Amino acid sequence: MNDLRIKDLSAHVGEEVTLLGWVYNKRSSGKIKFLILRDGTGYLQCVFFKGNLDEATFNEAGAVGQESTVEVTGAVKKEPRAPGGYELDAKGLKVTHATEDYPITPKEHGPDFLLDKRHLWVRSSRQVAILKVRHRIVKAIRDFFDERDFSLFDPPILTPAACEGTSTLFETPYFDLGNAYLTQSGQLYAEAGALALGKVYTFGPTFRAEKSKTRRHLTEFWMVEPEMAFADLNDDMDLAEEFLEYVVQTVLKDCAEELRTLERDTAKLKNVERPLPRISYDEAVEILKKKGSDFTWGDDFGGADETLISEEFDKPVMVHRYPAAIKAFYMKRDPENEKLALAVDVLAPEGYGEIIGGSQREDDYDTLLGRIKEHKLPVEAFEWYLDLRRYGSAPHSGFGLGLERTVSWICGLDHVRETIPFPRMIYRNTP
Ligand code: NSS
Repeated sequence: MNDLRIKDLSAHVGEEVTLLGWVYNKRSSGKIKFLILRDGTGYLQCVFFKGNLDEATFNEAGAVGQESTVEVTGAVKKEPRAPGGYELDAKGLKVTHATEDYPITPKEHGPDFLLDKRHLWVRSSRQVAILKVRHRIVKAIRDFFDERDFSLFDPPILTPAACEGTSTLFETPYFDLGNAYLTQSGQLYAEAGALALGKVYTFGPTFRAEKSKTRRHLTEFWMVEPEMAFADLNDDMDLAEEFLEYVVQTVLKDCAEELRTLERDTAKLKNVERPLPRISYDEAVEILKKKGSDFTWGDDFGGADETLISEEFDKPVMVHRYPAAIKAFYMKRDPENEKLALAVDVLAPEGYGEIIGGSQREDDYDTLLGRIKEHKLPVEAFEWYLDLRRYGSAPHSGFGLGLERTVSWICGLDHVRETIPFPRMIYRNTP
């Protein structure tokens, strides 16, 4: 197998090599034809000089279609002006699969066209850069928790009941047992994990049958959810800020080239260092009022409110202690004010909105049972969850970070649809 890749060429300067890949782009100027080869690890300018080649090869380099599969042979040269810093003085070209009329050309295409052709769109340099950043973020997330004694604890995807409210559930028939639901969050299971293993995290796909058609919403998205026993809301916020710092700084260090491709202004990301500002919901409402908003205390923040609040800060801001009425049933109330939940949302800067939602969980059996009833949830389906408060209950806290919103923010994108290989939205479940 020829496993020489474009990213490894710096060790082969002066050598003759053969590379396998696809024609990304090409241009010609008289006696020279330039072919940009891509192989998933980088881009390489292959230079075909008429004087150095037989006529058939020279002509083929001019005729080969975009996205044809090729083998190119030639000598590696250092060339600071070429993309990637190296160039191939091409001697041979073998077209192993000729492509004609590739639908995505360097001209502008509309988003619907590109989404219809998503299986091909993922080959574009911008999409490759985004998906590499996504990959690096996923690894940073796992490294962060693995290095801090959190165990990966995989929750089920088919579940018997709602976690984040009943209005956004995808339902599916489940044999003789009635209906099952696609999970909205692994949290309730992570709580069982935390009381078993101390510190756990879940990381997988989650589903929301939300009718929201915004640049922040997908119906299928990935969430990472750490959960810790013997931890309160402050411990939860400490973890969240250390985590965000780690993820952002790792991407800055390891994905400089991708961020350049995406023309991301990295100055704003460099600010993501501890401590992150912590403000209460009340203080956030004050900010909105000061800015002339007619927001009423007790409402949940919309996207525009989140942007107004986060504009006050040059890094992510943690907003804690929300009105309990707008939060999930499982959140513990603030002992200093029963109207408030010990919740925290982290709002990303630059208008990216909420990327983390978390809380301290209600750990008292009677109180939790009361909440389940108040929220008109089926007590029977939550018997196992109540067991966690019957046997060895302990204060515990955690949060969920949405992967796609995080990728969108770090890459500086306009819409989450580009952050996942095959986005699922209200109006799209193909390809
Ligand atoms: O609904 S959350 O705010 N919180 C939970 O699901 C808790 N059970 C997490 C926990 O405490 N373990 O969702 C968490 C994050 C939220 O901040 C977003 O970043 C992301 O999940 N999220 C989404 N991303 C993309 N699309 C949609 N529809 C979406 N909904 C939430």
